[in-house]
Amino acid sequence: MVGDSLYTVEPGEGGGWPAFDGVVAQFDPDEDGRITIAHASDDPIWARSFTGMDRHIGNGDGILTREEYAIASNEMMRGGLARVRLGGEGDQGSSAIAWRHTKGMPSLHDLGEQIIATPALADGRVYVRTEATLHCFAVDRTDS
Ligand SMILES: [Ca+2]
Repeated sequence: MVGDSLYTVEPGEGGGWPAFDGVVAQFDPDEDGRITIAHASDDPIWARSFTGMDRHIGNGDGILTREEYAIASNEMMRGGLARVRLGGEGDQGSSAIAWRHTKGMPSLHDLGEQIIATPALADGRVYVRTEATLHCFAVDRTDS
């Protein structure tokens, strides 16, 4: 978080979100055909993803419907580094995304591991956390 914005990295095309039917089968013990986010509490990565989908794309009721998941996963499939404006009232939808940079970000294949945390920005560097490594990216300024 910097100032009035949250910076987040999302998997792009090829990283992919699994189909709703497979996900709902994993997190729907009451078999109502929806993901009750509380049912994912034992899986913090999924719980965080579902919570973000429900808050930013859905209606924030703690339940992820097939329609919310479809819109959110489609939006997230665009991937890249995004600046999301904080604040506002009600459902901001994708209008809260100030910009998205989809070129030149490392992908799962580039890093060899899944990215598991939002990157951190500090002193002109981007830090990206994967399963076993913390990567640091910066512009080489040795010639300037
Ligand atoms: Ca919802």
